[in-house]
Amino acid sequence: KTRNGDFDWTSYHDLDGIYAWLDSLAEKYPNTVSTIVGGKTYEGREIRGVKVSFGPGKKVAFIEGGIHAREWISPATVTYILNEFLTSDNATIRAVAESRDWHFFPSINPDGYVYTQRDRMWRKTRKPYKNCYGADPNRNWDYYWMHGGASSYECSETFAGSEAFSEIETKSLSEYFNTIAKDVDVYLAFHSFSQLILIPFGHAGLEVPENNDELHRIGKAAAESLKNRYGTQYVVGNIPEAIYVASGGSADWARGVHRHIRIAYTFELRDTGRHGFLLPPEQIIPTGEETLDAVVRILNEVNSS
Ligand code: PAY
Ligand code: ZN
Repeated sequence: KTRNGDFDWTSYHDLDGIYAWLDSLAEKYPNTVSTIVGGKTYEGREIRGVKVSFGPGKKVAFIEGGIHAREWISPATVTYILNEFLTSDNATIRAVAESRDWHFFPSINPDGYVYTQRDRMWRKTRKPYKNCYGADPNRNWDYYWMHGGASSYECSETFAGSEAFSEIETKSLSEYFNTIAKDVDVYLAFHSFSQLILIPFGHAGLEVPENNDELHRIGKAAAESLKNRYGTQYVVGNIPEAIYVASGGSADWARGVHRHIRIAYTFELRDTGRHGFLLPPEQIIPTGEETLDAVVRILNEVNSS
Protein backbone atom coordinates (compact mmCIF):
# COMPACT_ATOMS: atom_id res chain seq x y z
CA LYS A 1 0.00 0.00 0.00
CA THR A 2 1.27 3.44 -0.84
CA ARG A 3 -1.32 5.53 1.01
CA ASN A 4 -2.85 5.57 4.47
CA GLY A 5 -5.23 8.50 4.83
CA ASP A 6 -3.55 11.76 3.80
CA PHE A 7 -0.11 10.24 4.06
CA ASP A 8 1.89 8.47 1.39
CA TRP A 9 5.39 7.37 0.39
CA THR A 10 5.65 9.14 -2.96
CA SER A 11 7.21 12.23 -1.39
CA TYR A 12 9.03 13.22 1.77
CA HIS A 13 6.94 14.69 4.59
CA ASP A 14 7.78 17.45 7.02
CA LEU A 15 7.67 17.00 10.80
CA ASP A 16 4.13 18.33 11.18
CA GLY A 17 2.95 15.94 8.47
CA ILE A 18 4.57 12.97 10.16
CA TYR A 19 3.21 13.91 13.60
CA ALA A 20 -0.31 14.48 12.22
CA TRP A 21 -0.13 11.05 10.60
CA LEU A 22 0.91 9.43 13.89
CA ASP A 23 -2.13 11.07 15.53
CA SER A 24 -4.36 9.76 12.76
CA LEU A 25 -3.08 6.22 13.35
CA ALA A 26 -4.02 6.38 17.03
CA GLU A 27 -7.52 7.44 15.98
CA LYS A 28 -7.83 4.84 13.26
CA TYR A 29 -6.42 1.92 15.29
CA PRO A 30 -7.39 2.81 18.88
CA ASN A 31 -6.92 -0.74 20.17
CA THR A 32 -3.46 -1.11 18.66
CA VAL A 33 -1.75 2.28 18.37
CA SER A 34 -1.08 4.88 21.03
CA THR A 35 0.98 8.03 20.64
CA ILE A 36 3.96 8.42 22.92
CA VAL A 37 6.36 11.22 23.76
CA GLY A 38 9.93 9.97 23.98
CA GLY A 39 11.54 13.25 24.90
CA LYS A 40 11.93 16.89 24.07
CA THR A 41 14.16 19.15 22.02
CA TYR A 42 16.25 22.27 22.52
CA GLU A 43 13.71 24.37 20.62
CA GLY A 44 10.84 22.99 22.69
CA ARG A 45 9.42 20.36 20.39
CA GLU A 46 8.39 16.87 21.42
CA ILE A 47 10.08 13.71 20.18
CA ARG A 48 6.92 11.89 19.25
CA GLY A 49 6.32 8.29 18.32
CA VAL A 50 3.79 5.52 18.52
CA LYS A 51 3.54 2.32 20.43
CA VAL A 52 2.03 -0.54 18.46
CA SER A 53 0.67 -3.42 20.50
CA PHE A 54 -1.48 -6.29 19.27
CA GLY A 55 -1.79 -7.88 22.70
CA PRO A 56 -0.24 -8.20 26.16
CA GLY A 57 2.95 -9.89 27.27
CA LYS A 58 5.25 -9.18 24.32
CA LYS A 59 8.89 -8.22 24.21
CA VAL A 60 9.60 -4.76 22.79
CA ALA A 61 11.39 -3.76 19.59
CA PHE A 62 12.58 -0.15 19.52
CA ILE A 63 12.90 1.64 16.18
CA GLU A 64 14.52 5.06 15.78
CA GLY A 65 14.82 7.17 12.68
CA GLY A 66 16.03 10.62 11.80
CA ILE A 67 18.72 11.12 14.43
CA HIS A 68 20.63 12.82 11.60
CA ALA A 69 18.42 15.51 10.15
CA ARG A 70 19.44 15.33 6.49
CA GLU A 71 18.94 11.57 6.16
CA TRP A 72 15.37 11.98 4.96
CA ILE A 73 14.97 8.41 3.76
CA SER A 74 15.20 7.29 7.40
CA PRO A 75 11.91 8.75 8.73
CA ALA A 76 10.27 7.82 5.42
CA THR A 77 11.37 4.19 5.78
CA VAL A 78 10.41 3.99 9.46
CA THR A 79 6.90 5.26 8.69
CA TYR A 80 6.70 2.82 5.75
CA ILE A 81 7.49 -0.14 8.01
CA LEU A 82 5.07 1.10 10.66
CA ASN A 83 2.32 1.35 8.06
CA GLU A 84 2.95 -2.16 6.76
CA PHE A 85 2.82 -3.58 10.27
CA LEU A 86 -0.63 -2.03 10.65
CA THR A 87 -2.04 -2.80 7.20
CA SER A 88 -0.26 -5.75 5.58
CA ASP A 89 -2.17 -8.99 5.10
CA ASN A 90 0.99 -10.94 4.29
CA ALA A 91 1.10 -13.79 6.84
CA THR A 92 4.85 -13.52 7.48
CA ILE A 93 4.70 -9.77 8.04
CA ARG A 94 1.64 -10.16 10.28
CA ALA A 95 3.35 -12.81 12.41
CA VAL A 96 6.43 -10.63 12.88
CA ALA A 97 4.38 -7.50 13.59
CA GLU A 98 2.34 -9.32 16.19
CA SER A 99 5.37 -10.97 17.82
CA ARG A 100 6.43 -7.74 19.56
CA ASP A 101 5.30 -4.49 21.01
CA TRP A 102 6.87 -1.81 18.83
CA HIS A 103 8.09 1.61 19.74
CA PHE A 104 8.45 3.67 16.57
CA PHE A 105 10.15 7.07 16.68
CA PRO A 106 10.47 8.24 13.06
CA SER A 107 12.33 11.48 13.79
CA ILE A 108 14.35 11.70 17.01
CA ASN A 109 16.09 14.98 16.02
CA PRO A 110 13.02 17.09 15.25
CA ASP A 111 14.73 20.52 15.49
CA GLY A 112 17.31 19.40 12.98
CA TYR A 113 14.69 17.87 10.70
CA VAL A 114 12.65 21.08 10.68
CA TYR A 115 15.86 23.04 9.97
CA THR A 116 16.59 20.87 6.90
CA GLN A 117 13.64 22.56 5.22
CA ARG A 118 15.94 25.63 5.05
CA ASP A 119 19.38 24.02 5.06
CA ARG A 120 18.95 20.62 3.46
CA MET A 121 22.35 19.26 4.53
CA TRP A 122 21.94 19.94 8.28
CA ARG A 123 22.95 16.88 10.37
CA LYS A 124 23.14 17.88 14.03
CA THR A 125 20.88 19.24 16.76
CA ARG A 126 20.22 23.00 16.95
CA LYS A 127 21.56 23.93 20.38
CA PRO A 128 23.96 26.88 20.12
CA TYR A 129 27.59 26.36 21.06
CA LYS A 130 30.36 28.95 21.07
CA ASN A 131 30.75 29.66 17.37
CA CYS A 132 28.38 27.16 15.85
CA TYR A 133 25.12 25.30 16.27
CA GLY A 134 24.44 21.77 17.25
CA ALA A 135 26.06 18.57 18.41
CA ASP A 136 26.01 15.28 16.56
CA PRO A 137 23.29 13.37 18.42
CA ASN A 138 24.84 10.09 17.29
CA ARG A 139 28.07 10.97 19.12
CA ASN A 140 26.39 12.16 22.33
CA TRP A 141 25.18 8.96 24.07
CA ASP A 142 26.81 7.95 27.32
CA TYR A 143 28.67 4.80 26.36
CA TYR A 144 32.37 5.26 25.59
CA TRP A 145 31.56 8.90 24.87
CA MET A 146 34.42 10.60 22.96
CA HIS A 147 36.28 7.33 22.49
CA GLY A 148 37.13 7.78 18.83
CA GLY A 149 35.51 9.08 15.66
CA ALA A 150 34.04 12.11 17.39
CA SER A 151 35.14 15.72 17.67
CA SER A 152 35.43 18.16 20.57
CA TYR A 153 35.31 21.12 18.15
CA GLU A 154 31.83 22.63 18.23
CA CYS A 155 31.74 23.39 14.51
CA SER A 156 32.53 19.84 13.45
CA GLU A 157 29.81 17.69 11.90
CA THR A 158 30.73 15.02 14.46
CA PHE A 159 30.92 17.32 17.50
CA ALA A 160 30.13 15.00 20.41
CA GLY A 161 28.60 17.74 22.57
CA SER A 162 30.05 19.36 25.69
CA GLU A 163 29.56 16.14 27.67
CA ALA A 164 27.69 12.88 27.27
CA PHE A 165 23.97 13.62 27.01
CA SER A 166 24.59 17.38 26.70
CA GLU A 167 21.74 17.35 24.16
CA ILE A 168 18.26 17.30 25.65
CA GLU A 169 17.15 15.08 22.75
CA THR A 170 19.50 12.21 23.63
CA LYS A 171 19.19 12.74 27.37
CA SER A 172 15.40 12.76 27.45
CA LEU A 173 15.05 9.90 24.96
CA SER A 174 17.54 7.81 26.93
CA GLU A 175 15.53 8.42 30.10
CA TYR A 176 12.38 7.33 28.30
CA PHE A 177 14.19 4.29 26.96
CA ASN A 178 15.37 3.35 30.45
CA THR A 179 11.74 3.07 31.58
CA ILE A 180 11.00 0.39 28.94
CA ALA A 181 14.48 -1.13 28.51
CA LYS A 182 13.88 -4.23 30.60
CA ASP A 183 11.35 -5.46 28.03
CA VAL A 184 13.36 -4.48 24.93
CA ASP A 185 15.21 -7.21 23.05
CA VAL A 186 15.68 -5.60 19.63
CA TYR A 187 17.03 -2.11 18.86
CA LEU A 188 17.14 -0.81 15.29
CA ALA A 189 18.47 2.59 14.19
CA PHE A 190 17.98 3.91 10.66
CA HIS A 191 20.40 6.24 8.88
CA SER A 192 21.51 6.90 5.33
CA PHE A 193 23.49 6.44 3.20
CA SER A 194 25.96 3.61 2.30
CA GLN A 195 23.86 0.40 2.27
CA LEU A 196 25.26 -1.15 5.41
CA ILE A 197 23.97 -3.20 8.29
CA LEU A 198 26.19 -2.09 11.13
CA ILE A 199 26.88 -4.17 14.23
CA PRO A 200 28.05 -2.62 17.52
CA PHE A 201 30.40 -1.44 18.81
CA GLY A 202 31.68 1.70 17.06
CA HIS A 203 34.00 3.03 19.75
CA ALA A 204 37.77 2.66 19.57
CA GLY A 205 37.92 0.20 22.47
CA LEU A 206 37.94 -2.81 20.12
CA GLU A 207 34.92 -4.21 21.94
CA VAL A 208 32.67 -6.67 20.13
CA PRO A 209 29.36 -7.93 21.49
CA GLU A 210 29.35 -11.36 23.16
CA ASN A 211 26.98 -12.50 20.41
CA ASN A 212 29.02 -11.00 17.57
CA ASP A 213 28.74 -14.22 15.55
CA GLU A 214 24.98 -14.29 15.96
CA LEU A 215 24.73 -10.62 14.96
CA HIS A 216 26.79 -11.32 11.82
CA ARG A 217 24.71 -14.38 10.94
CA ILE A 218 21.39 -12.58 11.36
CA GLY A 219 22.72 -9.44 9.68
CA LYS A 220 23.83 -11.44 6.64
CA ALA A 221 20.47 -13.20 6.49
CA ALA A 222 18.76 -9.79 6.58
CA ALA A 223 21.00 -8.46 3.79
CA GLU A 224 20.16 -11.53 1.70
CA SER A 225 16.42 -11.02 2.16
CA LEU A 226 16.85 -7.33 1.32
CA LYS A 227 18.78 -8.15 -1.85
CA ASN A 228 16.16 -10.67 -2.98
CA ARG A 229 13.66 -7.85 -3.52
CA TYR A 230 15.48 -5.52 -5.98
CA GLY A 231 19.08 -6.68 -5.99
CA THR A 232 20.26 -3.93 -3.64
CA GLN A 233 23.57 -4.99 -2.08
CA TYR A 234 24.32 -4.34 1.56
CA VAL A 235 27.55 -4.95 3.45
CA VAL A 236 27.32 -6.33 7.00
CA GLY A 237 29.97 -5.66 9.64
CA ASN A 238 31.02 -4.14 12.91
CA ILE A 239 31.01 -0.35 12.70
CA PRO A 240 34.81 0.28 12.59
CA GLU A 241 35.38 -2.27 9.81
CA ALA A 242 32.32 -1.49 7.73
CA ILE A 243 32.55 2.33 7.90
CA TYR A 244 34.77 3.96 10.53
CA VAL A 245 35.30 4.27 14.28
CA ALA A 246 32.43 6.26 15.80
CA SER A 247 31.65 6.56 19.53
CA GLY A 248 28.61 7.78 21.40
CA GLY A 249 26.06 6.30 19.02
CA SER A 250 22.58 5.35 20.15
CA ALA A 251 22.79 1.66 19.24
CA ASP A 252 26.15 1.32 21.01
CA TRP A 253 24.54 2.81 24.10
CA ALA A 254 21.44 0.60 23.94
CA ARG A 255 23.50 -2.57 23.40
CA GLY A 256 26.33 -1.55 25.74
CA VAL A 257 24.43 -0.21 28.75
CA HIS A 258 21.49 -2.62 28.59
CA ARG A 259 23.43 -5.83 28.10
CA HIS A 260 20.34 -8.01 27.80
CA ILE A 261 19.49 -6.26 24.49
CA ARG A 262 21.39 -8.71 22.33
CA ILE A 263 20.08 -7.61 18.95
CA ALA A 264 21.09 -4.08 17.90
CA TYR A 265 21.76 -2.85 14.38
CA THR A 266 22.25 0.46 12.65
CA PHE A 267 21.06 0.48 9.06
CA GLU A 268 22.65 2.78 6.52
CA LEU A 269 19.94 2.88 3.86
CA ARG A 270 20.21 3.68 0.14
CA ASP A 271 22.17 4.63 -1.81
CA THR A 272 25.97 4.29 -2.08
CA GLY A 273 26.56 7.94 -2.94
CA ARG A 274 25.08 8.73 -6.33
CA HIS A 275 22.31 10.74 -4.72
CA GLY A 276 23.52 10.36 -1.16
CA PHE A 277 21.27 12.19 1.29
CA LEU A 278 19.15 13.48 -1.62
CA LEU A 279 17.62 10.12 -2.46
CA PRO A 280 14.88 10.75 -5.06
CA PRO A 281 11.35 10.30 -3.68
CA GLU A 282 10.69 7.59 -6.30
CA GLN A 283 13.03 5.42 -4.25
CA ILE A 284 11.12 5.72 -0.96
CA ILE A 285 8.74 2.83 -1.65
CA PRO A 286 11.37 0.40 -3.00
CA THR A 287 13.64 1.31 -0.09
CA GLY A 288 10.75 0.74 2.29
CA GLU A 289 9.89 -2.62 0.74
CA GLU A 290 13.40 -4.03 0.79
CA THR A 291 14.13 -2.67 4.28
CA LEU A 292 10.91 -4.19 5.57
CA ASP A 293 12.11 -7.52 4.16
CA ALA A 294 15.33 -7.14 6.17
CA VAL A 295 13.52 -6.20 9.38
CA VAL A 296 11.09 -9.10 8.99
CA ARG A 297 14.05 -11.45 8.46
CA ILE A 298 15.81 -10.17 11.59
CA LEU A 299 12.74 -10.74 13.71
CA ASN A 300 12.10 -14.14 12.17
CA GLU A 301 15.68 -15.19 12.93
CA VAL A 302 15.44 -13.89 16.50
CA ASN A 303 12.05 -15.51 17.05
CA SER A 304 13.25 -18.90 15.83
CA SER A 305 16.55 -19.05 17.73
O1 PAY B 1 27.39 4.59 15.05
O2 PAY B 1 26.12 4.34 13.34
C1 PAY B 1 27.17 4.73 13.84
C2 PAY B 1 28.22 5.39 13.01
C3 PAY B 1 27.93 5.45 11.55
C4 PAY B 1 27.15 6.65 11.04
C5 PAY B 1 27.54 7.92 11.78
O3 PAY B 1 28.54 8.58 11.44
O4 PAY B 1 26.82 8.27 12.71
C6 PAY B 1 27.45 6.72 9.56
C7 PAY B 1 27.08 7.98 8.84
C8 PAY B 1 25.70 8.46 9.22
O5 PAY B 1 24.69 7.86 8.85
O6 PAY B 1 25.63 9.47 9.92
C9 PAY B 1 27.20 7.80 7.33
C10 PAY B 1 26.84 9.02 6.54
C11 PAY B 1 27.00 8.81 5.05
C12 PAY B 1 27.70 10.19 6.95
O7 PAY B 1 27.15 11.27 7.18
O8 PAY B 1 28.94 10.05 7.03
ZN1 ZN C 1 23.39 9.20 10.14
